[in-house]
Amino acid sequence: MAKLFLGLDSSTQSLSAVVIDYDRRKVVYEKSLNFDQALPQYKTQNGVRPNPDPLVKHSPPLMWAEALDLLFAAMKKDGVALGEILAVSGSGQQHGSVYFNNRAAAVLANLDSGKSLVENLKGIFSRSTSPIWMDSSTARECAEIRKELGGLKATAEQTGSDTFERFTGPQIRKFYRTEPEAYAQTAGIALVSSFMASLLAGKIAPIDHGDGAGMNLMDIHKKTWHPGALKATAPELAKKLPPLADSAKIIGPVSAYFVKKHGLNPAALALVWSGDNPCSVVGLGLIREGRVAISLGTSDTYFGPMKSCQTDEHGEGHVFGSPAGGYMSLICFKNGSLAREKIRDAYGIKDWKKFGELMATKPPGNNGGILLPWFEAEIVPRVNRPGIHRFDLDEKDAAANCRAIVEAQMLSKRLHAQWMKVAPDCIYATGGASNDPALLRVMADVMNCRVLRIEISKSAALGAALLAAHGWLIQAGEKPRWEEVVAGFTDPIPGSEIRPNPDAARVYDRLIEKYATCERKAMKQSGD
Ligand code: XUL
Repeated sequence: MAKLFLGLDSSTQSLSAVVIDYDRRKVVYEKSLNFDQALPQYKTQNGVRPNPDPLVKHSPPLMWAEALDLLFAAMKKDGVALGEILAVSGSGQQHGSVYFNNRAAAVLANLDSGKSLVENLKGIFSRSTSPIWMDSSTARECAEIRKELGGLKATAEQTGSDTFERFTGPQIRKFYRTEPEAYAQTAGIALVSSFMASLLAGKIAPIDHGDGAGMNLMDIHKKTWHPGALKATAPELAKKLPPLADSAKIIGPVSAYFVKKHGLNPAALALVWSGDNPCSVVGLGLIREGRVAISLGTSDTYFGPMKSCQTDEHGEGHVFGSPAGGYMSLICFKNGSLAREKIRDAYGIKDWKKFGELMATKPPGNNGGILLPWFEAEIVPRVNRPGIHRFDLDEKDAAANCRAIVEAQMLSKRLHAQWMKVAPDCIYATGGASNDPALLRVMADVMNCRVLRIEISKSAALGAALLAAHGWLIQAGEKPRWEEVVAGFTDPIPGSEIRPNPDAARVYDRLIEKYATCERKAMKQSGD
């Protein structure tokens, strides 16, 4: 019989499913359900409830639960052999939190399959909406918690990240400060990931070390709740948080609700879920130190596994637990494709092919011309005021400006990934702009590392399915190696490898110093 595993991904805008046939190394089913379209009664826009305060971004947890019923019904209709799935795991948008009252545990344990999930769950929340990762309304709480923990560097050192507005701890503190009665009625707090896992398992699920690290509440070294952070956040918090667990942990068999209602196998295992970034680390095959991914999207991200825990003393990057063991780092550069497009359009360049051709007319290092493309306030480095800064670069020279923005973006990645103390030996390029060979050439030369393209449309859900497989194999008495688990599922595009050019790499080894100096000067000019 085929070994089928299900990975779910509860993201900002949709709930997705990926089913893998483990022995055949094949994704056999994929489906996505868009919240706005499938569940218009929740009145979300891109999965988020409109709010008069632009800093506040909340979503209804009942919508996520209803989506789970709908998705299973759709899978059944599509002929997925739900009764043959051996284990289920999942991925959730990070940082978002769900607030239960003291009825939740009993309701979860006795879900009635004669009713819908929504009908079952009404009345178990102490807060009807969930703040999500897009929320940035907790600047005050961030400052308060950071101060209690001894400042930026100490906060990052202890919890894996400086305090960030979207992180769960500051969000919990704001709830406690602004709605103290509702906070007092809160018996349990879940992340999006552990909320969804709780539904599937029919009991309050643990939070895994990957997603737990995105809360500013976990001791990143011990992987336990951090008493000082809990105290700095809100009273009685330890009682409200579930235990932390390894991502391989099996919560139990799936709830009888899903067996009776949707035809799941009563022996199917429900595993602990993780965050979408930790799951993507697995879903992209980043299971050994040195193999990192650079995703070129609206924003660019740089992430990969770390064997030992290093933290960023500048508080710009994040450290989470990796579901494949050890740690992972994540840095997010806001001015990614968005900034590249601004330069393309500013010089009236009609497409990316022409942009690449223009870049190629200038030598690696761009004769020393540097551009800092902060069209939007930047996350890494932390730049609050947008601004475009040119050094030894003629604004009228279109080709030099095209080359300069791409070189600056890659030099910035190299510079700001140094705190990880992991020299990449292989970079997987992914995301919309990764099909542009001109960008990947600069990436390989600046990073002095081979670059391979990888395109996996649902890397978080695939990662979750692979985590389900891994957890199931362990309980079956096997000792699966991660390299074997991901093989065949996460292979880069054949023939896509770009090797660094040693002469160009030498130019960038020197230019990185100048780039760092220019960055400091530009930050001073912006007043940051
Ligand atoms: C990571 C973060 C986002 C969300 C998106 O820190 O905030 O990537 O996880 O789902």
